[in-house]
Amino acid sequence: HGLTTALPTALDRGEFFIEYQPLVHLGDGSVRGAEALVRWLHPQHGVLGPDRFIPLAEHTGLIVPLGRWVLEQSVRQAREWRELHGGVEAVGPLRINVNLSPCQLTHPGLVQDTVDILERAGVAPDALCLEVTESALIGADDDLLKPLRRLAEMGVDIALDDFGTGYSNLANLRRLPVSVLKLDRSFTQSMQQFPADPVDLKIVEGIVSLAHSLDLAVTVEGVETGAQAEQLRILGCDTAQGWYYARPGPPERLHELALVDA
Ligand code: G
Ligand code: G
Ligand code: MN
Ligand code: NA
Repeated sequence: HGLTTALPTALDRGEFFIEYQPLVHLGDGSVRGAEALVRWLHPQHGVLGPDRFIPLAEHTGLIVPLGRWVLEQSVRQAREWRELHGGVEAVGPLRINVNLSPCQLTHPGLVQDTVDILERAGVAPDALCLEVTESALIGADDDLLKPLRRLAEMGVDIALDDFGTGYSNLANLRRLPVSVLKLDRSFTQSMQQFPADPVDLKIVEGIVSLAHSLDLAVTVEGVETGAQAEQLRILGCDTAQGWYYARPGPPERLHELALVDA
């Protein structure tokens, strides 16, 4: 298959690029940061989304250098935004969310690579949030959690991505070094109707209340309408992401969006 043979050299050839999707505070609508989403500009196939090549990169091990590259680019970008845009006072500069694959979690270099990347860019650890899927941490033993704990102790935020799809034990949350829950898109979709299904409302309300009682912030994904944003805000969600605010785009676009409400 063409992608399999082209993938190993794509990084050296500079064919990957990153789009950024804003993270917006539901209370005041301000842009607080962005999630980095990698794309591959394939010479024959055009722009490919992560679904087309991340599984392949995981399978071949390329995800480790690719993930390191994404982290380095994103952290440098955060540094640039910080120089251009001081951010909302009392909240600080724009923050960056970067996805981690399960293979990166088990790679021994994760903590040191992250420390080096932050230091080289002159970015404080609390400007970075690493997103790990709920399914990657299901049944995680202490060896797997140790690097995440070290990063969390340094001040890096850890977010549990796609939360609500992994059927993990909610009580399990207490032993995970996470500070953010990213509610899966399916919850947002169920807020399409106004008023939303009462059972769905109760479920989200329950998750938010549990999260807040454990000192976790709640981010909602896939917000496509103002009605969804409003219901999720009323339910107590903290931050939102979705096409209603902006599609993933180039870094300049995020800077413009952030300046609008600065
Ligand atoms: O919006 P988009 O189609 O780009 O994202 C699809 C999925 O790809 C998301 O679940 C996201 O977590 C994942 N993804 C995007 N960028 C990265 C990355 O740099 N590393 C990893 N491991 N996953 C990513
Ligand atoms: O890490 P994660 O899988 O959550 O990455 C976010 C994914 O969701 C990306 O593929 C992104 O393009 C996609 N996405 C972002 N905003 C929206 C939205 O409002 N609606 C839908 N359907 N998808 C979205
Ligand atoms: Mn994510
Ligand atoms: Na997600």
